[in-house]
Amino acid sequence: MGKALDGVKILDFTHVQSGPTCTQLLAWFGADVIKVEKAGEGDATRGQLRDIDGVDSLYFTMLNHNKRSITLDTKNPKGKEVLIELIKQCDVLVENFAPGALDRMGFSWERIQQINPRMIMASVKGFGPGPYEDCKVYENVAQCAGGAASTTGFDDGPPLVTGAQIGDSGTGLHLALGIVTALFQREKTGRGQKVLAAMQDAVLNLCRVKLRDQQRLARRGVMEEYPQYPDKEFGDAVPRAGNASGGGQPGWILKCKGWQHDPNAYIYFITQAPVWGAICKVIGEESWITDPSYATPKARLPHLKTIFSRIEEWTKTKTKFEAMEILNKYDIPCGPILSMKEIAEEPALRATGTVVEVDHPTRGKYLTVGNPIKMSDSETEVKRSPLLGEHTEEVLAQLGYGKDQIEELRAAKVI
Ligand code: CAO
Repeated sequence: MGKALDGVKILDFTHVQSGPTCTQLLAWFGADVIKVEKAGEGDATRGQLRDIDGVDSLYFTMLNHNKRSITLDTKNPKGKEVLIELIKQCDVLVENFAPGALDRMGFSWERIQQINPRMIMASVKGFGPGPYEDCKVYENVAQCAGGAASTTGFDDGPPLVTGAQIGDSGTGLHLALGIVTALFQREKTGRGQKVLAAMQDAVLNLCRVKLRDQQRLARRGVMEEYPQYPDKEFGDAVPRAGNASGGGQPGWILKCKGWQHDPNAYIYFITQAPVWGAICKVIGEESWITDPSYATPKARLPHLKTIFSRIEEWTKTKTKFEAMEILNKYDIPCGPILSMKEIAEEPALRATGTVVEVDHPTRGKYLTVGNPIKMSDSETEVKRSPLLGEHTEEVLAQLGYGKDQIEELRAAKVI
């Protein structure tokens, strides 16, 4: 069976995490992704956080599946010639260099358009136009500047970053959508275009509900579903909400049996209005079904702490999985706090290809996260990441370079 992006050629100038997330997704959908790396060095992540000496790190392998790798010194005039050929033959150039790096290399957007007017040039940058546009940016900088850190954590603690890589992988996802949309538009116009996903913007997009809350706070002065209500003062900016649900159905993380020794013996419990009666029956507080202080969602808001601590008395008597089984019978929305160990061992995630075991020539077998987007006519087959420069000769031959020319480039250390 063919793949959705069969025939699409991607010139992959990405490194670290944000850009590689994007091009890995495109590769999983069938695009031919040619990763261009500095000769002798490669993507810096090949050597970062290594668990086996001399072997490509998991950081690299888990972000670069299904790609081909070529080494090329794109600052060398002969290397620039190769790059021009690649630009002519590819549909999309994806990059996440520091601001201005591509221009300094001699490949401005204007130049790229001259070489190939159908080319789509897609970039991740830390910031869009404005005071910080020239800054280099990593994950946590974006989380801080995009509103995630100021709204994450507990009221009495400092701002907190989240383990979910919303700045890097989150921006890569946004960029991938921009690229396929630009490819779709090119079908009609015949022209390429520039696509930009700024990390601050992507994080803010994922924090949209907090900008919603900023405006609710400005109008009303309080937010009744936040843990600050009703005992504490609200300031003029959205406060950190601990584990409160971001939506209209109050929720919290509650201890389960074994919490004293297992840091993940917890459950997320949502007191969804339609199942309030069922919740009261399960925890043995049937009087709350009709008690005017608890009977309606609005009446419950000032009592959320009492309600959750009563529910917790019940969850503490069950393991998180026992609680799930009971609550699911009543359609009460809840979720176990799963450790990475539990996720790695979960058979259902293996069965769907969300967690995949991959074999690598120098590292051996390792686990990775497969394509989270499942398509019935474009199945994903996760293939190991390329070794540095593994496909240099193959790609150059496809560009029309003969054996002698390739040898000359190698001797001059251009590849
Ligand atoms: N041949 C020759 N030179 C190459 C090359 C190649 N194949 N590939 C890259 N280079 C050069 C670049 O042209 C650049 O040279 P100049 O500084 O002379 O212009 C140089 O290598 C370094 O590139 P860089 O500045 O992008 O890399 P860095 O390690 O210093 O910074 C990062 C890394 C991520 C902070 C920066 O790239 C950045 O801000 N990117 C945009 C935001 C982003 O994606 N951040 C998320 C990264 S994931 O956490």
